[in-house]
Parts: sequence; structure tokens; C-alpha cells
Amino acid sequence: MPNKRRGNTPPKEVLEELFTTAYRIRNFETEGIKLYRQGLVRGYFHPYLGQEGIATGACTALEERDYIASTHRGHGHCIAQGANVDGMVAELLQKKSGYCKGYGGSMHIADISKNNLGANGIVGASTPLGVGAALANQIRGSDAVTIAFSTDGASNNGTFLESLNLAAIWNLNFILIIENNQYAVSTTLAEATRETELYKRGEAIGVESHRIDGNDSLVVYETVTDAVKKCRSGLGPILIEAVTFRHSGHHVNDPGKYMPEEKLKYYKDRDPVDRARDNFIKMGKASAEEVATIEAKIGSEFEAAVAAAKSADEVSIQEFREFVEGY
Ligand SMILES: Cc1ncc(C[n+]2csc(CCOP(=O)(O)OP(=O)(O)O)c2C)c(N)n1
Ligand SMILES: [Mg+2]
Repeated sequence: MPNKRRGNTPPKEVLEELFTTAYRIRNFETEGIKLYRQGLVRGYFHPYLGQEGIATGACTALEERDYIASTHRGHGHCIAQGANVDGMVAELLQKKSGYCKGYGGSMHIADISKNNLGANGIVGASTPLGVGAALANQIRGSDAVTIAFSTDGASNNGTFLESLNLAAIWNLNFILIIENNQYAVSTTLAEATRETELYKRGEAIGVESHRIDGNDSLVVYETVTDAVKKCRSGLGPILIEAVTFRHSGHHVNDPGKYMPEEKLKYYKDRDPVDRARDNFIKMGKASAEEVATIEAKIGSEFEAAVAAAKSADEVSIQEFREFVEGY
């Protein structure tokens, strides 16, 4: 995937934010998997490892008033949209202090205070939800933009085209980001569709569409920054296909044996976190000490979140029933 960077060197603060966010996601996933292996996390856990560049670049391009809708692989989106790690870890550990009081777990973390409409277990659901939020903002007279993070698997889903088409005829401030990680569980994209260049689905219905390197948070940031500007000036919606690859199987218990080693190596050599760090050091002229300080801070922030979650109250079955079933 060619690196289609545009524009001049971005300010150091942007490069720092890109690195900090990408590293925070990487640390959350790596350490979260350890908690899972210790039996502390119940339910599913779909790691975002390898895809950090997309959520990082996209959410860094947003303003506070903007919205996102996420997927089943949602930890990265949540962190990039400013969620606090304490609430996320507590949610994974089914504690009352979690984002959904421990009732939702990994696949349902939502953070309405940050305009994050939440992760979602239904493949493809983020697109109609995101279009709904964009329509609501248009009706309110707000220029807020909504990003729906979606997937290659969802691009063959009926609601994908239906929603994007509505966003187009209504000129909504809507950005659809397809995270093309080239697999839906173990099914390759080429097994699922004849047209594997997914941005063409947008072009087919008159939506400005781009295909970019999803492993470079800076390319994602610049593309989304442009798309946000266009949306706010009435030129939305816009589709962005961000090409990437996961570093491991579909979920924590999938060894991912079907992923070809040479392809995995290709993408690991273009690791989004390493690239964000390199950009921060080379373009932002950050020192090794600055980098180490950020990494250490993020490490201790996660450890503190685990300690707090471990000592927090569990959700009881009785409370769960009262909350969900109302008895
Ligand atoms: C509507 C729907 N169909 C099927 C599933 C089962 N399912 C869960 S994840 C998944 C594949 C997801 O692949 P993709 O959409 O490419 O996202 P990725 O896991 O690669 O991020 C499927 C089929 C589901 N959760 N929802
Ligand atoms: Mg996929």
C-alpha cells in the first residue's frame, strides 16, 4: 500500500498525540490479554493489535462535538475517543465501576460523555447507527461529524449500502471508515467478494471514496482531517478504506493459523505503533527520554486501573436481574 502522505510536517503536539494514543491502545490490548489469560475477563475479547493506526489517526482528527460508532473490535476506538482506561478495565472485569456497570463487557463499551455510541456485537451495525447520529445532528443544526468504524466483513452486508446511500442523498456529515483487515474470522476478503477494493462501493453510489494505508496513523489523520473539513462544508459523506492486518487471530482464543506468515511479517514490519513512535521521534524531534516517559506513564496508568478494578465491587446476579429484567 503506497504511503500517500499529504501536506507539511504536522505540529509536534499532533505527532505526540498520535504516538500516545497508539501506544495506549497497544498497551491496553497486550495487558488486557494477560488479564484474560488469568481468567479475570469473562466473555469475548477481540484484540485491536495491528490496527491501532486507524482509530488513532481518525479520532485525533475529530473535535469534541463529533461522534463515533464502533465495532466488536472496539477497545481502540474507545481509547482514541478519550475514554478512561479505569472504566474500561473495570468493565472487562465485570465490576460496577465499569462503563456499563459490568453488564456489557468488551463488546458493549460505550461512552456517551465522549460521543462514543459504543462497541457493537452486530457486524455492520455501526453504519446505520452512525448515519442516524449524523441525521440527528443535521436536524439539530449542528455541524458535528460522525465517523462509523466498519469492517471488510460488513461491506457485504445490505445495511452498509443502504445506510451510505441515505447519508449521500441527505448530504450528511458522515465518514464511513472500512477497516479492511482482509479477514472476517478465517474467511478471506477474496472468498467473500469479487471486488476486494472496497472503496469502490462508495464510488458506485457517488460518494467520495479513498483507499489508504491504515497502518500509518499520520496518513489516516490527514485523510480524516480533510474529510471532516469537507463534511463541515457540505460535501459529505466520505468513505475511507483503511487497509490493515491483525497481529493475531479473530479473538483471543483463535490462534490465527490461517494467516500466512509472510503476510503477517509484511504488516508487522509496518507496525502502526512503531511508525507513530518513529514519526514522533523523526518529524517531531522527540527525545528517547520523552518517549520513555510517555510509555512509563501509560504503563502505570493501566496498572493502577487493574488495581482499582480488582478491589471494586462485583455485579451480583440479583442486581443484574433487576437492571436487565426489572424484577
Ligand atoms: C450480523 C452478524 N453476522 C455474523 C456475526 C458473527 N461474526 C462475528 S465477527 C464476524 C466476522 C467479522 O469480520 P469483519 O466484519 O471483517 O470484522 P473483523 O473481525 O475483521 O474486525 C462474524 C461473521 C455477527 N456478530 N453479526
Ligand atoms: Mg475484517
